[in-house]
Amino acid sequence: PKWGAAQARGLFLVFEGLDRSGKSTQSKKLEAHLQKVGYGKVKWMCFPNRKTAIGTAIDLYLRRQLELPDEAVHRLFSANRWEMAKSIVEDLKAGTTIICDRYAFSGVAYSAAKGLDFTWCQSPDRGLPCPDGIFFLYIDEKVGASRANFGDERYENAEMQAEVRNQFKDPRLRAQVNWHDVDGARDKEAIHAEILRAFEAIRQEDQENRHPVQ
Ligand code: ADP
Ligand code: DGP
Ligand code: NA
Ligand code: NA
Repeated sequence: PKWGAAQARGLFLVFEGLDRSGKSTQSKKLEAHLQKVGYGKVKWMCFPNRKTAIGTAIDLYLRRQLELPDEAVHRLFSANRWEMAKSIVEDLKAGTTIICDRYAFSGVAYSAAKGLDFTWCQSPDRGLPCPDGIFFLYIDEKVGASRANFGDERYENAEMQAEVRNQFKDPRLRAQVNWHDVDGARDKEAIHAEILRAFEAIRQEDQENRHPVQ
């Protein structure tokens, strides 16, 4: 978000991709790197946040212990982001960089994959803090299926993942956001190095656009 402030606010960076595409691995590697180089305050978070009341319902749903209509669960995932929105904005304003494992792009891709209308899916997330950069780890659905623990939860089957992959290609997801496609099928260090280069570009662009301190 561009709050035009002279104060150095934090960057909001989001990782997206299919299940087992490496989001947690890469988002935590970026966080560790920034901590190591003394970049400043950095906070890692993920969606769904399963620890809130809404997140508890989402967790039950994903573990197949609760059945809900697709429309209802779509709204719950969005509400789970909205309940964190204020603290995200406050952290960014206070100079904390936020690294976030999944966000509203998953919200649209997974629900549209189940057949819900794409624009309808976008609407509940309108107005959430907009990331400064999105790293989309693209993999073939077969790559994810070959990785550890795949298949445990509701959406982790080949058919669903293939459809989610299709939905993530929709240009309406990438419109007006700083989207980076990253090949997630390579080794972890090569992916990390590419993300660091993209991060550096985002950081420089942000500094150039920020008004100097008066
Ligand atoms: P996600 O958060 O997208 O579900 P994870 O980062 O948890 O994915 O990774 C899923 C599994 O795949 C983990 O066992 C992880 O160690 C492994 N993994 C992550 N990145 C790679 C990679 N580039 N190559 C091979 N295995 C990977
Ligand atoms: P994760 O903990 O990152 O593996 O995510 C849990 C699952 O929930 C995963 O299959 C992706 C899915 N998911 C994440 N966000 C949303 C969302 O907003 N809407 C829907 N329908 N599914 C989501
Ligand atoms: Na998952
Ligand atoms: Na993860």
